[in-house]
Amino acid sequence: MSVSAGDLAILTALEQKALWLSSWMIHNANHLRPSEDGLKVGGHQASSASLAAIMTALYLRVLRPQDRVAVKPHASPIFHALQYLLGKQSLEKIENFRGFKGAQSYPSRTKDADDVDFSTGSVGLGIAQTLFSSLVQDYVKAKGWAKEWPEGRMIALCGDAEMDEGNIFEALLEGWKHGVRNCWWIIDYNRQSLDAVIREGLWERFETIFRNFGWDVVILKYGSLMEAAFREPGGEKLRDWIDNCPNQLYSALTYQGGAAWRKRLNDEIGDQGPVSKLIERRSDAELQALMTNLGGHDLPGLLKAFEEAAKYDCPTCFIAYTIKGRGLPLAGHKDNHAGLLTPAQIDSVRQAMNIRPGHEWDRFEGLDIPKKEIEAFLAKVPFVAKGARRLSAPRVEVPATLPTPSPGAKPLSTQMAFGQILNEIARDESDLASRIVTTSPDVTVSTNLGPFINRRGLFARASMADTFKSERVPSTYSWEFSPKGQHWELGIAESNLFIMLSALGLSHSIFGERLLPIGTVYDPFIYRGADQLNYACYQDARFILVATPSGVSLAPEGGAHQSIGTPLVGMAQDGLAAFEPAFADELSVMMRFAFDYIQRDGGAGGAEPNEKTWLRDETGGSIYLRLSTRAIEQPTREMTRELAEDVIDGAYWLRKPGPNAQIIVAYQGAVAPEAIAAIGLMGEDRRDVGLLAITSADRLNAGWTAAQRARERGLVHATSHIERLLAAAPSHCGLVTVIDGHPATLAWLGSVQGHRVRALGVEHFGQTGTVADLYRHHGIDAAGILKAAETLTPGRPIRALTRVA
Ligand SMILES: Cc1ncc(C[n+]2csc(CCOP(=O)(O)OP(=O)(O)O)c2C)c(N)n1
Ligand SMILES: [Mg+2]
Repeated sequence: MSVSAGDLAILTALEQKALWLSSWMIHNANHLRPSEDGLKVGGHQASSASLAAIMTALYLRVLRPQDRVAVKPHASPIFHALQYLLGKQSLEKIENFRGFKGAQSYPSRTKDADDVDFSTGSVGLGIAQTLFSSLVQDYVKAKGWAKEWPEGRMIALCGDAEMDEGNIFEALLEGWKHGVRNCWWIIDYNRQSLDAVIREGLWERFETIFRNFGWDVVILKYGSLMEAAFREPGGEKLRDWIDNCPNQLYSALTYQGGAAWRKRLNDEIGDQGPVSKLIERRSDAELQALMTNLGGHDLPGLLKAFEEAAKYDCPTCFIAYTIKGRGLPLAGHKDNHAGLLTPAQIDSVRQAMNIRPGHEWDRFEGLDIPKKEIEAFLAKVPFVAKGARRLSAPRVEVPATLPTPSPGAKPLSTQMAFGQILNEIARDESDLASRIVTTSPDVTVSTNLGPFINRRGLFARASMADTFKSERVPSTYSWEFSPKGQHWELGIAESNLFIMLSALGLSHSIFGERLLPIGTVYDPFIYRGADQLNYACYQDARFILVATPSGVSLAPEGGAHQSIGTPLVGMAQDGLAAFEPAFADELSVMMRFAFDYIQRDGGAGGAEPNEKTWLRDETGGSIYLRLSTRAIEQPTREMTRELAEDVIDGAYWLRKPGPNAQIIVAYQGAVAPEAIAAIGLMGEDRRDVGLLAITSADRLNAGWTAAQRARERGLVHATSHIERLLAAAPSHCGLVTVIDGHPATLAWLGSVQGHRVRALGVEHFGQTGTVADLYRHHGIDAAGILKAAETLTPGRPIRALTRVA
């Protein structure tokens, strides 16, 4: 399907049009739209121009509806311009580029109205996302799902400096292990970053790395003008000169233009016979066109390369030489990253493109090809052939209750309970069981996914038997890989876990098949992938994150593995509802909620808040369960509907305070036994004490904030769950909060009804010991709670303190 001359002319015209629109969008945002603060919003003009030809080739010719793209964040203007040309973006949005509710500065799945497949912004993450999405596609296809939706290619448009991000290489290694295919990474090799010009010879490092990981590498260095010139007498000399030209010099000469090229070339190779004629034959403008005609700007060459690569499913890296700012007066200048065209410069570009003042946004203005021909061309662009590319999938039914491990005689940890609940689910041939997909960065067994995997197996496109099993070596776990398996085994890199969750959690939208992803990780290592987690949430991927062990409760496991701040991460992370159960029956309720919640889609952002909790639960989101390895005694109780609701809303009274209560102890998570013990011990000396079990500081806090906001807006009766609960406590009573985590997680509870508060928790980490040692050390044992209670409230000393201290 080589391109006809007519189509090439149209593509060339549209590339110029997209370049113009992207420049005008930025100019408009900076110079024409009234801005209250006079703030310039930076450019991205140069970064966009760099990709103009590549993206024109892709969006207007090469891409099929099933192909999915992560666009380099700062190529957002050119992306929106192309979508506008395709009729997928409104004038209103691009006129308001970077404005409130306008087209976004970085392509966003959730905030943009046009066809964004993967959000980008934090460089490097979108690239890895395409790799993991390719793996997820293989998973979905291996299950025999997504029959109607053809296999697509996952494509990343990467900046060359963006390739410095380590997460890309972590992904590359993981992709190799799983035989990634249908994945293209196109590196915009403009040899400029934000600050500077990049090192010489970087492409060679890239080439070797990619080939080592089994990728095909296609280097697009010279455009067709260059290739033709190289065939002229003296052309070889010119090629040598280009090949040896340092990046900085190439950029500087590009910025200076034809006369500067001529002078430099003449100085260096002008006395060498035919090559000086080659240079002489060209005007300054022609020389500039020739010298900047790199592979990444050459539509015929790009189309040919993409067409060839499309014949195979091998992962392919294209190193496309480009010029940052190509076609604009700031091309090649090392400071052009945030550079803006001056009004005079934009005017000169406008004139060069034959655009009349007042017609800047017109799609076909200034093009010398009849509008009808262009419209006919655009109507046939394969990318838009199927209309909407954002898919959806039906809900997977979630039963009213999930199995709950029976309290029994033995103490149980929430981590053990997690394994048992999943194991029970895995017994059934239910939809729920078959849509669950688990993944873990080399902590599968130690986070208790083992029982699930014994039943459901590991996933691989090709089956691989467990040799230990065939050799009859006894082992607790069966480690068999097959296309039927439901667990993705990942290497230790936590970054990959979160991006994998991001990819699995978008399957309904990208492939039209619902998955219920569960990823497990050691709680402290959330920080290792915190930006990736944020990224996954930002693009509204849906998953359940199970983090265990957590806190200092992991005790002898090691001080370095203790987590302090993660409950605060859980509270602060947008799009993630965090829970921390103490007991197995609570976890069962939370997991049921989680399977349902991650499937909800009550109109992103538009859903009404729940009148009881003030949470916007209809919108749904992802879930974080902070679990523990600490085995504790389980309550024998009936999980009534009311109790289950309270667990989900974030708190319930384990012991309701009496009318004269002097103290309330509020705890979250594994410190429950200490809180219970303390309450029992202080009973003799403090009246009517209450014990508040908190299951989600995150949801309680969010509901409280929302209810306050609602009241400020005039809804005087708005009351959140925690306000209702704490209304039962007299205002003079003191509140001791306790958590195996940072005390700030619960310290805010004092502000809800104006109770004095002493917040206990962990502020320093690293010391190994038994649970008892560490709880005592951090003052979160029963004695610590008693001391806090005694100091906080008037009355006689708490006598039991002498017994436990
Ligand atoms: C994680 C992260 N760090 C820093 C930035 C700020 N930043 C945006 S673009 C950029 C450099 C881009 O250079 P390159 O990838 O070569 O793209 P180009 O602009 O040359 O197209 C940087 C540092 C970011 N967006 N994300
Ligand atoms: Mg660059």
